[in-house]
Amino acid sequence: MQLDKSAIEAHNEYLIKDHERRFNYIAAEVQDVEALLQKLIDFQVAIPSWALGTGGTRFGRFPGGGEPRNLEEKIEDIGLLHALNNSSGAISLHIPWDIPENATHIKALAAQHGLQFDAMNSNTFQDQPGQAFSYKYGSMQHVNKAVRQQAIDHNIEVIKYGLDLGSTSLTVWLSDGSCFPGQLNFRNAFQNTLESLQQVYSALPDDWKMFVEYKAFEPNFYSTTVGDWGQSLLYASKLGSKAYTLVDLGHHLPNANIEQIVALLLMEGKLGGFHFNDSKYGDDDLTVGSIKPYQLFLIFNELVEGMDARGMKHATDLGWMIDASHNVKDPLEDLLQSVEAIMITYAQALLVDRKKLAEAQLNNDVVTAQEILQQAFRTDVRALVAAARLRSGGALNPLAFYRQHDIRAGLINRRGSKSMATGL
Ligand code: AOS
Ligand code: ZN
Ligand code: ZN
Ligand code: ZN
Repeated sequence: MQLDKSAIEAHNEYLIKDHERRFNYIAAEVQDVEALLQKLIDFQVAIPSWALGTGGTRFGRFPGGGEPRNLEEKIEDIGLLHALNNSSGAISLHIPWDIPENATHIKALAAQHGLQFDAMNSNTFQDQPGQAFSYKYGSMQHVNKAVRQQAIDHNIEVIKYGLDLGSTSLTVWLSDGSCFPGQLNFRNAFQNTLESLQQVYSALPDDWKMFVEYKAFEPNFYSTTVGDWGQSLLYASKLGSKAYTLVDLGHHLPNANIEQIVALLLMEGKLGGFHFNDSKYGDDDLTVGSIKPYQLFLIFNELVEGMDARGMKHATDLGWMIDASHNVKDPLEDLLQSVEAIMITYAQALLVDRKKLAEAQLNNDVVTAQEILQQAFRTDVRALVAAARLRSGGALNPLAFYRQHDIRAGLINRRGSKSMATGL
């Protein structure tokens, strides 16, 4: 299903007057509005293939119908999102859930929708049918070398799939850890994991990055072998210059200062990218910006400041990915909301008066520093984000368009009300 461009034009025409009024108001407040709009246009967020269906908890799953049944349909769904917002021009695949049987065909299909392949994700947290060894007691940390080798081989296979599709990064998230004290020797688990990652790293093409994702807990509840940014940074530093830390916003202990972690990883040149989501308690994987929008803003504030200080290109020098799960919402609506939240927050962070902030910091003027940040955070930038979308051919209000055109009903018609996507 491809969206009809003329339907988007009609939608925009209907909303243009209101939009222009709001845009003119905010544009007059911004210093270089053209430069800001271009940054917004360039910024793309990758959609994870596993977030297109209804997620669930161990208590149940309530699919809403019309979920993508295969990789082609997942690409089609992301194509829909991208046609509406022009900011989701990439897909992050998960092996073995998305094995591309015919890479040339899959690549062409993605290109048809204007999509690139972002980081490839490996999976050594589940046992697959026919697999020789179980990951019940870990994968790369495992006491049995044969299990570790199986996990290494799988990751190398994922790199190969990625190469065929034009991806240039591998995200390794390990559920390895322990459930009870005494279950494993921490140092041995670390060393085994490091050695396994080194094997994968040595198979990494020169122009690839490896993202080492950390997570405080779940599914292991006593220890996790890549449990926090310190441990991830240790691995990434020992591995080499192609290895980086990946920050998933839901993977910290409560109240962690994520923006400070981001600032320091950037300073060390070791920040690889993000899994955006939001949470109240743990790895809740809720819609980006739905619970703690100010935290998200403070993270983007550090990103803009730190990337500019290092001369990095916002759009391309880090991996921007969503990692979410939808239990009660239509996944596509949720993803539209998440991307919008990211774009809004990025725009707000671009508005921060960096010169004045630096001055306030030098003068220990705490009040002014806070005012400067909150001034940007409290600015309604939605018309700027919409203007960027309009310029690149998207819809002024993607969510409204999605609903008015009853896109979910169309998907259910074509795929059935019981179709279920693979994912978490
Ligand atoms: C797990 O908690 C991590 O967030 C992973 O990044 C991700 O959810 C998983 O790899 C999806 O398959
Ligand atoms: Zn994640
Ligand atoms: Zn997670
Ligand atoms: Zn998560």
